[in-house]
Amino acid sequence: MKIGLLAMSGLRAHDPELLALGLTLPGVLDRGAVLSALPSLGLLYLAACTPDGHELKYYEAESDGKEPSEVYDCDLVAISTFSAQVFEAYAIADRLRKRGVKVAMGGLHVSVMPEEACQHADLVFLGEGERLWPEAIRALEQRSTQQIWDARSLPAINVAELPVPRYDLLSHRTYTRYPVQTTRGCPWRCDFCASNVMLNNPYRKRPIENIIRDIRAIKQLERRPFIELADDNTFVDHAWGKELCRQLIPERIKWFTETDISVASDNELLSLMRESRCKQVLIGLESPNQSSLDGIEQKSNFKCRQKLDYCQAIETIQGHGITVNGCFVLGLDSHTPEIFNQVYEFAMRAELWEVQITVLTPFPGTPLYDRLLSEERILQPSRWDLCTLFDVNFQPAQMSVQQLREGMRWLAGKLYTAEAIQHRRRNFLNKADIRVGS
Ligand code: B12
Repeated sequence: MKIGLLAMSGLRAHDPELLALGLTLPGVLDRGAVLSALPSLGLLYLAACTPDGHELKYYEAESDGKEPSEVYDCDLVAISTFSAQVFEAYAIADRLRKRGVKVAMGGLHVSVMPEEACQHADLVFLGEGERLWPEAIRALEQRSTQQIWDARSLPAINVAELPVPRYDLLSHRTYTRYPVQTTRGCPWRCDFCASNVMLNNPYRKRPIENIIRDIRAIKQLERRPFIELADDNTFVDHAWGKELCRQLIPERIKWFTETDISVASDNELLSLMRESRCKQVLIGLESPNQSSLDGIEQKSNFKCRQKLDYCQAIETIQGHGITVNGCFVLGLDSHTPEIFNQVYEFAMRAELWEVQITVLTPFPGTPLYDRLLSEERILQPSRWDLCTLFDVNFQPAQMSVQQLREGMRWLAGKLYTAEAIQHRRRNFLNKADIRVGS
């Protein structure tokens, strides 16, 4: 069979005023360009697990929701879904099926909304794809019509057995960043986190030699690649993290990852991260005042328990030459309209290199969605296209919807101007000069 792997690329947002603002602000442009150019690791893993004897091609549908015409030459197209683009993905699937192309869908969204996906796809996968994809392909060759392939009740993938993702399929174009996964899952259970859907599986660390093996495969495409670790939380185990960094040093790559604030309490880890050329860590700070974090993480209240002073923690990390991308969720139940100014003041005081502001988003399958639905606070249930992290689709507890929307725009307008960015970065850059000079 000729199998097409179709990634839904680019960023999504509906709020026209925020979009207009985003298009002109330097801070948004920078990160947006990086994000929209990241290939889909899930599909590259599927490709690596595809039984021999099939032709594989990697394609991307950009933010305009249009598929490349070549996908119509395939026998089967595998589409990976996030909620924000799922209606576009369904429309593409419908067009493909009308032209006789079989469609398989998997990923975070359809794993929680399989009935919906069954109306648009011949095969629907729930959970980690590597588990059932090879079997499904073989069954399809035998003309099987099984539609649902549910891996969620099966044992989690043994990550030591994961093959090298088929990065070679990306050789037709260059990417600014390449994804590598070092861990799967996260031990914490934040009620709004959409990765929760996959988190019935345990937190798993891959063997470090396999991670290095994957990076070397990327180096076949690009000598000095920039690697984005596609993890939810890389440094849960600091001892393992240090060993990972030690082995990354000779690879001479630059890298980025998502982790939690606890890295700030470990100077040895930070030094090794720096030495192995970690350029930035993205950290879910969620709110500048820790009291509003009470109850967000449902297992042990991890985010609220952290005794670290956020400002000091950011100074420590950035003092090691690693920039911090601090993420804030706006519209938490404890947030009043004061939150916008509080985030602005905090970001400027902490001199955050990058700031990501998003609105609280009820993703399907999350405890947050169920809670807000039962409280009749979801404005438009099933409007998955609004799950962009920028569009408001719930009734906040202590402000109006309009206040949240306007607060977001106000804050974006303040944080992402060239002057604000310059202010937040000047000390880091000065110290970087000293570090280079010393
Ligand atoms: C890297 C990343 C990105 C990259 C994606 C690159 C790409 N082209 O895919 C970029 C930076 C572009 C991105 C953008 C966005 N992201 Co993002 N991102 C992630 C992150 C950190 C890792 C994803 C990843 O690579 N995982 C590793 C791979 C191996 O896992 P996987 O993709 O889930 O695939 C496995 C299974 O799902 C399954 N599978 C997946 N697809 C298919 C298809 C078939 C046919 C089969 C059989 C199986 C299968 O098998 C795979 C292997 O086991 C996740 C967090 C997370 N844990 O998922 C957030 C996450 C996926 N992102 C999220 C969001 C909200 C966004 C944005 C909407 C933000 C925005 N406003 O634009 C955009 C939307 C992107 C889009 N085009 O629609 C949410 C999605 C929630 C949801 N339910 O939709 C997540 C979960 C973050 C969060 N915790 O909220 N993101």
